[in-house]
Amino acid sequence: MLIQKRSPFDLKHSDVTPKTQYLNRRRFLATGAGVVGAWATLDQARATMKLPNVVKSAYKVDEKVTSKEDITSYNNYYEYGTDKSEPARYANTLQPSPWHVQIGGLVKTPKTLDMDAILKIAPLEERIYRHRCVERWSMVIPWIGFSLRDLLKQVEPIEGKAKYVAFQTLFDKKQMPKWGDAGIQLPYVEGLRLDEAMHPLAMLAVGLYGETLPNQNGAPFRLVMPWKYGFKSIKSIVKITLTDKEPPTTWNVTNGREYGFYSNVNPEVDHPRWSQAQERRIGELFMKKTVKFNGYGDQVASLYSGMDLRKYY
Ligand SMILES: Nc1nc2c(c(=O)[nH]1)N[C@H]1C(S)=C(S)[C@@H](COP(=O)(O)O)O[C@H]1N2
Ligand SMILES: [Mo]
Repeated sequence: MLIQKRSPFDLKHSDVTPKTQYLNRRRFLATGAGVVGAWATLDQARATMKLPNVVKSAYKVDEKVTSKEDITSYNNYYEYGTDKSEPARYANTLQPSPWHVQIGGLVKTPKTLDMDAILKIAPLEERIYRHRCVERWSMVIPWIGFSLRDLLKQVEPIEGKAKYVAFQTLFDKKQMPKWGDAGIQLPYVEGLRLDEAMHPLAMLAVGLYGETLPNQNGAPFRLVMPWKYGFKSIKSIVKITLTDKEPPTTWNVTNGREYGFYSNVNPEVDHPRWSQAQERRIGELFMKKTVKFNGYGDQVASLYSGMDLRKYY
């Protein structure tokens, strides 16, 4: 038999093999025998594989990284339920393979890419970013991926015409049987101004903690915008469109008074129902001060110079 040695990038997303993590075992043991269904559910939902040749990026914060257990069991993914524990339980019905993303709109070279093509766009980097949810909790997450701009350059946005980037999450009622509980407009859509999208910190993540993304974290790939509230970091992307107008965003359409298009982390601008001055870092006891632009101000504040951030919230 001829055994071919594969290059790391030949690694197919379809090679994902279920991997049992100690967490599952512990949960299983804790809930006792006889929960065979739940066991299978957890196991499938957590099928991930190691990503090879990941280089450490200089984009890393010097703060304690949140545990993998917390990152993968305390989630927001409303298509799979609105309780933090539900995505880890129910996102096993998401099928991240095969996957295609359509990239088009105001571009010179529209493309449809599968995951193998996505994984080849740029060298995979581990970046340790802060994550701040608009609900006042935060984490520090070791993502794996590359700059969004590396993907955008491949499709060549039409200069002078393309001004925004719109993103869309998969919406498949069969894969999302709890979609009706979401209470937000679906499919989940998000958007960025083109210069925000071209900022090197704007990231497409294909993994975390050294492995492919668990379904509940937005498999097979998602956006990560570390200086914006978490809801901008749209999961399980199937469509990316360059536009000349500000695209609609799910939370703004659902409740425009509370959620704006920009949604930069800003302790000076309160949410209508709560203060944004502080946050709870998951795994820590005391609240801590929220920093403007989530601490990335040195790098991103210039994108918003001259803008009234109370108006453009
Ligand atoms: N499609 C989709 N993307 C989504 C969400 C969602 O409900 N659906 N929730 C957002 C919110 S509010 C947050 S805080 C982050 C949570 O990402 P995590 O579960 O990986 O921490 O995903 C964002 N992306
Ligand atoms: Mo969030």
